[in-house]
Amino acid sequence: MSEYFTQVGAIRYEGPESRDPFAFKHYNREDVVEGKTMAEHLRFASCYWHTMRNELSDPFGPVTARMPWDDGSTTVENAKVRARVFFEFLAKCGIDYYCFHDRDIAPEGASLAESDRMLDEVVEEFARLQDEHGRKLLWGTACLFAHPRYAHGAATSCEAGVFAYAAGQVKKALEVTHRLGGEGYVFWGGREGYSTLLNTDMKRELDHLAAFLHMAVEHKKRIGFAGQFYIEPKPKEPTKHQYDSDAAACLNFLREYDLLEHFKLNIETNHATLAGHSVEHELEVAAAAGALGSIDANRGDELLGWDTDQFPTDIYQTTKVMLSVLSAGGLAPGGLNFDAKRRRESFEPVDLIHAHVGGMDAFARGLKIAAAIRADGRLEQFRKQRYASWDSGIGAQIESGAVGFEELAAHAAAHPEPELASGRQEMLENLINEFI
Ligand code: XUL
Ligand code: CO
Repeated sequence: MSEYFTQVGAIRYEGPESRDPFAFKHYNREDVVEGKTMAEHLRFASCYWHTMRNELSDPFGPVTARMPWDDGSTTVENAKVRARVFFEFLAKCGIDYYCFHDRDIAPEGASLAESDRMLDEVVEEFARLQDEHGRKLLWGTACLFAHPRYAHGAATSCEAGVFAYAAGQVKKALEVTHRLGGEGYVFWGGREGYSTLLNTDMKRELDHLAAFLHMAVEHKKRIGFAGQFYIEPKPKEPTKHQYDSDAAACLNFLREYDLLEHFKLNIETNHATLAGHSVEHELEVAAAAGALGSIDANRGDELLGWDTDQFPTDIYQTTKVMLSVLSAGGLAPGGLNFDAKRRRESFEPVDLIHAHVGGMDAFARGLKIAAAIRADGRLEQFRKQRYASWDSGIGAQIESGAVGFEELAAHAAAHPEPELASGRQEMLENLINEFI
């Protein structure tokens, strides 16, 4: 099996005392936390676009990534070689799942029909490799943002022919995701937004986006695909304003267009940061609507205002994410997809391993710490106690809808000024630090 990552064998758990950079210090897949194994809780995925296709160029310089297996051609054969490398990588890291865009895994042809043919051929190799290595597809998606035809958007393009082309592409992407037993399908609105309102009919574009998603729901039913549909919020990049700007905006859109029952959200850490939110805020917004689906696990840089897609290594952040995930009852059929890339300076193949192993360990620690905080119970107890006035008396009457303004005004007149308790933020922050 060791064809491409020859310096490393399968990554093993060695425990927190290990100093081996190629060993897990915290991720022990069979360890049981709150009744499930770590692997069942975390459901790690690697993404094909960054791991296999990101050559690490930036606006100031060309590619740096060394990919000795890649001959640089846009042939189906080269695409199949990459796939073999990827599955060896997944198996070595012990990553059970992966995610892809149609155009990451197979080349784009001169026509939709040619692209579909090449995609089918590569997908058969993926199916074989999934079986050989025991790996699974977390979700598939279609790249509706890279090709110049999507310059004005895909489902929100001003050109109806582009909408039709995008529909053809998503139809096929749904079918191959189904063929590979994918557990979900993501819609990230790559260029669904605007650069200037001067040329944009926003209402019409949103109506089109909703129509597109209804057609996708229809096609999903037609082909018998039972995977979960997700929308991935992001506020900007590449457009100045993306319609799916944050979790609340997505939920509002889905409700307005009667789509909410068919979709959950795929929350990406760095997208939350760009929206001016913490990732846990986005997770809580999604969970409150029963729509927490999956996570694109990465991080930004507080000093940089763009989508740096770094690997998650911040234990404080992974702890907060796992607190939200555990209290929402888990992620399945979603998972933790490392939508993350190495820095341009980390150009060796082995850096892919360091990056993923570190991300997995950071989340394993976050999971253990979050479970310990929950087992301790003080945080939850404090939060519950803070709302105790709603458990009986006038609070319970308000919650049950038994009283209106008349009764409440009478209540306020008959009672002394309400007494408030401290929010104790500092004490709670100290409490979290006891466990980190
Ligand atoms: C872009 C992004 C995408 C989606 C899938 O910022 O996150 O890679 O996750 O299209
Ligand atoms: Co993403």
